Formats: sequence, structure tokens, C-alpha cells
Amino acid sequence: MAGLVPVQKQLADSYGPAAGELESRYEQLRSAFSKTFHAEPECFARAPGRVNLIGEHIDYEGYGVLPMAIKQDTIVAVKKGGDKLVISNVDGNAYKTQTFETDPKQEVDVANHSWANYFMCAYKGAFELLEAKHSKVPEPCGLQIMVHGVVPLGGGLSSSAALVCSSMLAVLAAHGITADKSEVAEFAAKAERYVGVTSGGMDQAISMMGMLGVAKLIEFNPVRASDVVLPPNAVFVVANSLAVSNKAEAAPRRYNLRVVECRLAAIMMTLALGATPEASRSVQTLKDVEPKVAESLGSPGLDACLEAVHKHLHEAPYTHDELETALGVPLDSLYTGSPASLKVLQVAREGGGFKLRQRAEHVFEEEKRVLEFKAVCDGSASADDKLASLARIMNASHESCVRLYECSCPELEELTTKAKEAGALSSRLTGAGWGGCTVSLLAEGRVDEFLQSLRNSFYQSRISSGHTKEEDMPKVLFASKPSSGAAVLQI
Ligand code: NG1
Ligand code: MG
Repeated sequence: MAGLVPVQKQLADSYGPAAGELESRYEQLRSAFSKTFHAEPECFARAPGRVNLIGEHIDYEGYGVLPMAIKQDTIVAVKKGGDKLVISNVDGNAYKTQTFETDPKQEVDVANHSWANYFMCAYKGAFELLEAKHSKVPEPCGLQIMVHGVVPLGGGLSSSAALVCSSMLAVLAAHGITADKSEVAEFAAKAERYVGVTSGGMDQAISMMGMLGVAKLIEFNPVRASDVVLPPNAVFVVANSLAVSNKAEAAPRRYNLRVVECRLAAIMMTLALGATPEASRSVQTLKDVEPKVAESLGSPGLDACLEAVHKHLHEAPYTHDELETALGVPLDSLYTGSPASLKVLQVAREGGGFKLRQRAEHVFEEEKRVLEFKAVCDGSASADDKLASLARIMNASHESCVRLYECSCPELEELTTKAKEAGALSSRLTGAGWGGCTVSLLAEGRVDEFLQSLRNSFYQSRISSGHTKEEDMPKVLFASKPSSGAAVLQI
């Protein structure tokens, strides 16, 4: 984890920041730190955002996903000092300084959503990691912290994971502790849930384990990453729909509802496959259903799971009453200990019901697409043929997000359509959806023309109406190749 190597390597990335730009960001961070705390920082930590190429809304179901780290990151300067945790931001106007006690057991104030809550998640996560993995847990002490993030917010690029991972590394480094990247990823993923979103572990895993030049297949339980070499002529362009998705606020009707629907689908499938209601209720994810399907249908794999979905789950939304009768217990009893999921049940009671068949179908199909995407990259087809296959897979993923998972929105639809008109081979929403970014696949050599055309068709009117600013365009629309993962930079 130590050393300057990752940053030096990143400078070699032609899609990364220019050398001067990067140095000046660290210099800006250092000088803001010394101005605020009247001392020099002891070390820096950095963690990048990410763009997910394929595998949407399946990480929390235990299935593998295929993201890459991007060059935009959050950098944190830290020093032991004082008897409180003081969290400041270089952009102090937008992100006010906050002070907390040093007790790692304190609760994150979910009712008051603030940027510094993500730091508190990381702080708690760092001590949870130490308690679980290290024989000697250091005494909590005061910390002085300065943050500077350039991952666009609310946009599906995981600005939150960049902040949580960089903060967690900074806390560990301040206490003189190095930890395994996969361990940090695992504890950071759990810790980020303290903000009230029942998220999966993709973002923290790729932020920690991303690598220059390669995308990663991220798998879970235990979390691990393997290289995926993209075709050399593939360029991924990130474009922000400018529709901001406030995930924490909308969670009971959107993200967290999907997580609940997937678990209920897994439970109902298990019941239909012959398990007792009691045994079915212990199932947590759709991946848990795979061996049960294999046993019952006599054929293993995702196609057998899809067959079981079609056979056993009906299309009409399930109601509370229907599920409670089948399971023999109140739904709330499945979620004791998860206030975020209990809130989902409360909100869902007021209307809508649960679409179990559609969500389960998306999850199994999407995992097939992840495996196919990796197989195409690993295969021996020509680079052009690979691009054509990857484009088909990405477009199918978007289609499924629209139709089965219902996590798109009008702005994302307009943007993906215009991206394809502007020459993208494929274009899909990336991240949780309901706003935020798209990722489009381009053949190298076609990128400049594409950027110009999409700018004219989607962004120009939004610049004129003041929806976005000319000078913000490099953050809104940019090409990206796989960048490096998190690092601690000892001074
Ligand atoms: P975003 O909204 O891009 O941070 C979220 C989840 C992921 C994953 C994707 C959907 C968090 C922190 N992350 O990503 O775990 O489930 O949605 O594939 O909520
Ligand atoms: Mg996020």
C-alpha cells in the first residue's frame, strides 16, 4: 500500500490527469491542511471512482460484476492531533467542516445527510476491521483531516466509495497500520451501509483493487478481483445525464426496494422448489438459490435458474398479504436489525407491491452477460468482432435495466439514444441508475467526433438553459480507460 508508485504510474496514463494538474491538487490539499490545522499532514491517501461496464444491480445478490477504476479520485490528508475528529474539505463552501467525538461506536446520523457522514462510515469501518483482523486495536485519538474529491457527485461514478475508501485508508495509515486491499474493500462496503443504503460491494472493491490498464471481474464472498484485458481499440465514454439521483433519500422506493424484492424472490423460489417456509426464510440472495435449483431440476447453472423463475414466479406484483400467507410470518420479521429494509416494507405497503419475477429475471440474465463479456475479452476473436459482441451485451443490459429492473429515467433514455445516434456502438446507464451517468462504447479513432456530436445534440441546449456550465463539461462528458486503484502515499 505504501509508496508513490501508483501516482507515478498514473501519470503515464494518457487518459489520466496531466502531471502538473495532479501535483497541484496534492499541493492544494497540503496547503489547505496546513492553513486549517497549522501543521503539515503525516500522510495522504487516495481512492478513485469507477465506471461499471457490465453487471448492474447484481453485486448485492452475490454475483460478479465488471467495472474499471477511473482517473477521478478523492484525496485525503491526515495527521493525528487534538482530541476530536475534525473533517475539513478544500471546497469549504460546499462542504462545511464537521467535528465528531473519537468513539468508533458512535452512530452515523442518517437523518441528517451530510458529506462527513461518509467519513464517519469509514472511521467506524476502520475500527471494525482492526477488531476483526488485528490482535492489537489502537486507542482512538483525535485526527485532523482534509479532503479533496473530484469524482462527480450523484452520478453513478461512486464518489461515495472514493470518499469512504480514501478516508478508511487515511485512518488506518494515521494509526500506522497497513491492511490488505481486499480486507479494506470488504469492511468499507459494510461500513458504507451506515448511511442507509443497503448497497453491494462493487464500488469499494474496484476503488481499492482497480489497476491501470485493466478492467476487473469482481467477485464476492470473499471479495476478489481478476484482470479483464479490454480490446485495445475499445474506448469507454462516460456521459452524465445531469439528472441527479439522491440515492440515500429515494432508497425506500428505489435502491433498497430492489434489494428487498430480490431477497423475496429468492425466498419464494426456494419455497416453490420444495423447501419448508422456515428454511426458505433463511435465504438471503438469488445466488443462494442456484444450488437449490440445480438439485431440484437436475441441471446446474443460470439457465436452469431462469427456467425456475419462469415456472415459479408470477408476473403480477406480489402483495404483502400473499407473501405473508406463503411464508407464515409477518414480512417485518425477515428484516429485524435492518431499519433501512423495514422502511421499504412500510413504504411498499402504501402501494405498488413487489415485482419478484422481473427482478430475478434481470439478475440471472445480467450475470450471464457479465460472464459473456469476460469470455469475449479473453477470447481470440479480432478486436473489431470483440467490440461488436461487447456492444451487443451492453445494449442488452440497458434494455433489461429499463424493462425488468425499471431503474432508468427519461434523461438517461434521451442520452443513450443520442449517444448511439452520435456513433456509439452501445450505450447504457451505469451505477444504480434513476439518473447519473451512462457509459458508451466507441472504437478508438471515433471518439473526438462522437464527443462533439453528443455535445451538440444533448448538452448544448442544457448549457444555454444554465442546466450545466461550459467549464464543467470535462467532468460531464469524458473518455476513460482503466485507471489505478487506491493507495497510501507516505510523505
Ligand atoms: P452507485 O449508485 O453508482 O454508487 C450502486 C451501488 C453498487 C451497485 C450499483 C448498481 C452503492 C454505494 N453502490 O452504485 O453497489 O449495486 O448501484 O449496480 O450504493
Ligand atoms: Mg455511491
